[in-house]
Amino acid sequence: MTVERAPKARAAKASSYNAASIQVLEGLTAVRKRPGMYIGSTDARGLHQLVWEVVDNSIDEAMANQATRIDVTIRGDGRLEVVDDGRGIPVDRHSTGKSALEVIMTVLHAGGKFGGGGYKVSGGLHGVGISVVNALSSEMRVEVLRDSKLHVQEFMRGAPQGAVKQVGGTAEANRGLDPGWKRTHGTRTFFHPDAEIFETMDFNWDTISTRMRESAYLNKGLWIRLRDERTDTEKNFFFQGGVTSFVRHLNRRRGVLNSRPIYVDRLIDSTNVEVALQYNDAFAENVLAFANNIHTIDGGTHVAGFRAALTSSLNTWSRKSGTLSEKEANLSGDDVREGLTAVISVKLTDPQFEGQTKAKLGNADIKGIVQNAVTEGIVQHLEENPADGRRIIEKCLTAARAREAARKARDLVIRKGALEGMALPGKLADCQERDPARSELYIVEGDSAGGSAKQGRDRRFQAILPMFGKMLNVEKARLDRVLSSDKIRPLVIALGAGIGETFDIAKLRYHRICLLSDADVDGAHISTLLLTFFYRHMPQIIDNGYLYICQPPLYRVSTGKVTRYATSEQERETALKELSRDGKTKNVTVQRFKGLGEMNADQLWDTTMNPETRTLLRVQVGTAEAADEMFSTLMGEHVEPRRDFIRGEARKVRNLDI
Ligand code: 0RA
Repeated sequence: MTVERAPKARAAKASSYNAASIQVLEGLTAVRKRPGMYIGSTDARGLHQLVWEVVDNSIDEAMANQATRIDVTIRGDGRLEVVDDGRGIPVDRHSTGKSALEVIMTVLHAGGKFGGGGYKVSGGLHGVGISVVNALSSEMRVEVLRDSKLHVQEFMRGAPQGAVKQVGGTAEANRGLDPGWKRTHGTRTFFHPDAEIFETMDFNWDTISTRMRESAYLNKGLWIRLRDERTDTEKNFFFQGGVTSFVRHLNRRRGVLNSRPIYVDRLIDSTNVEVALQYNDAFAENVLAFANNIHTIDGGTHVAGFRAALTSSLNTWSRKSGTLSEKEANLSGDDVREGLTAVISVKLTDPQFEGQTKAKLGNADIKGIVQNAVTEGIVQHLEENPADGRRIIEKCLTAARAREAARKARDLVIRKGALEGMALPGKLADCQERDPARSELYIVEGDSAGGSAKQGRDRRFQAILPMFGKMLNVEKARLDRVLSSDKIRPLVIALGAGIGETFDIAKLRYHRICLLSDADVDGAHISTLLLTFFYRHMPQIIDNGYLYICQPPLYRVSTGKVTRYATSEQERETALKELSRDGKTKNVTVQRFKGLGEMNADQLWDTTMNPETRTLLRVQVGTAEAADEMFSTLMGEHVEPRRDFIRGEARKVRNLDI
C-alpha cells in the first residue's frame, strides 16, 4: 500500500496552522487516492453515496427536531443542491484558528454534532462525513444561514478557496428557493462530483427518489422535495402516517388481511419505537428494520424484540379468543411471519452497530423496549379489530400446515440422499473441477441449446444443466411444491447446498451460476422465474455475487473471413459498417439468432461461454424493497398491478429481463 507523505520533518517545525493544513491535505489526498475505501466504489453507487452523505446530514437535523424540510435538486449543470432548515453548520472559530465550517468540510470524521438533546448516529454505515464529498467534488459551495447572516465558503477538490465569508442575510440565503419557504436558519450545499474520480456523473432520478421517499417515511412530518432540472420534474414526499404509510406502500400491489396496519409509536425513556405491520395474501416475509434511519439489514435487538412480541401476542390472543383450540400446537415464529410486511424504526441516543457490515443493532436494552411496545400495540389492535385477528390467525394456521407438508417433502428428498449430492441428476453434465470457486454451472434453456452448450463447454470447469418446458412460478408456490417440482429439484441437487432452513452456502458446488436463455420474451420469462427462485429460496447466492446472466449475441455479421457478433441492433450496425468498410470481398452477411438452438457449439463457446470473450452480468439486488416489489408484482397473483407496473415502469422490467 502506498501512502503519499507530506514533508513531515519540516511540517512538525512549522506553525500549528501549517501543520494542521498539511494534515488536512493528507486526509483529503487519501480520500482522493482511495475513494473506494470511503464511499465503496466510483461507479453509480459511489456517486450516489455522495448524495446520501449530504442529505443524511440534513436528515439528522430533522431527526433532532431541528429541520422540517429538505429540498434536493439535480441541477442542469451537473451539480447537486441540498437545502435544509436545520441549525446550520456552525461557523464560529475553532481551536485550530479555522472556522468550524472549514474543519467540518476538510477534516475526516469531524462530525461531532448533537452534543445533547438529539439522536446521534455513531459507528453506523453512514457518516463518513461531508468532508469526503468535498474531497471528491471538483467544486463545492456551502451556504450557512445562522443568526440572520449568510456565510459562504467554496472549495475545489477539497481545498478551501478562501476563508468563510459573510455575504448577506436571510434574503440572499433564500434566493432561488420556493418563495413560500422563509428559512431563518439552515444549510445549503452545492457539489459537483469530480469527473477525474467518477466513472459516471449521471445522478439517477429513480435511485434518489426511492431513497428520499424512504427517508420521508422514516421521519414523519418531514417534507422532502426532489427536483430534476434536466427533465423539469418534481416530487414531494411527506407522510403524516410515518411507517404506516411505508407499510401500505410496500403492500400496495397485494391483497391485505388487515386493511389498517397495526401501528405503534411510543417514546420509552429516550428511545422512540415506531412500528407498523400488515399481512398480505402472499407468503414472503418482508420486514425492514431501521435504527436512527440506518437500514439495519442484519437485524439486531430491535428485530428480536419485534419477533418475540409478534409470536407471543398472536399466540396469547388466539388462545384467549378461541381462534386456536387447546388441542393445537402454538404458532411458530415462521408461521406468524408468512405474508408479513412490517417496518421497524427505532431512534435511540447511542446506537451500537455490530457485525462485519455494521448493519446490525447491538444495544441489548432495545429488545425489551421494542417487545413491550409492540406487544401492547398488537393486543390493543386485535381487541378493537377481532375480525383482523381471525383472518391473521387463519393465515398463520395455513402456514403451519404447509410447513409441515414441506418438512415431509424435504425429509423424503433428504432420505433419498439427493440433497447431499450423492445422486446428481442425470441431465447434469458436471465439470471435472471440484473447487467451487473455480466451477461454473450453466443453466441452459432448451434441449438443443443444452446440447450445444455440452459440446462447446470447457468440461474442466464448466457444468451444464439443461432445463426445458414450463417452469414453476415459485412466487406462488411454497417450499413443498418447489421441492416436488421436477424442474427445480434437479437444480437444487446440482447446486448441492440444500434449500430452506437447511441451506448451507459452504456446500454450494459452483461459485458461478450462469443463466443462459434465449434473448426473447420466453427466454426472459424463464430467466425471471429462475431469478425469482434464487431470490426467494437461495438469496445467499445472490448476496455472495454468485449468480450471473449470460449475454448471448443476437446477430452474427460475417464476411466469410471476419466474423463479429452483436448483442444489440446498435452493435450490429457498427459491425456492419466496419466490415463493409475494410471488406474488399462485398458480401457481408447478417444472421439473426432466433434462439440459442441456432448456434453451434463453437459459436456458443466463442460468444457466450469463453471466459476470455464473454460478458456475464452479475445479478445484484438493489434495495430489499425494490426487489421484493418487483418480484411480487411480476410473479404474483394480482393481474392489475402487474399490468400497471409493466406499463408504468417498463424500464425496470427491461432491466430485469437482461
Ligand atoms: C455540526 C454541528 C451541528 C450541525 C451540523 C454540523 C449540520 C451539518 C449539516 C450538513 C447539512 N446540513 C447540516 N446541518 C447541520 C450542530 C449545530 C448547533 O448545535 O448549533
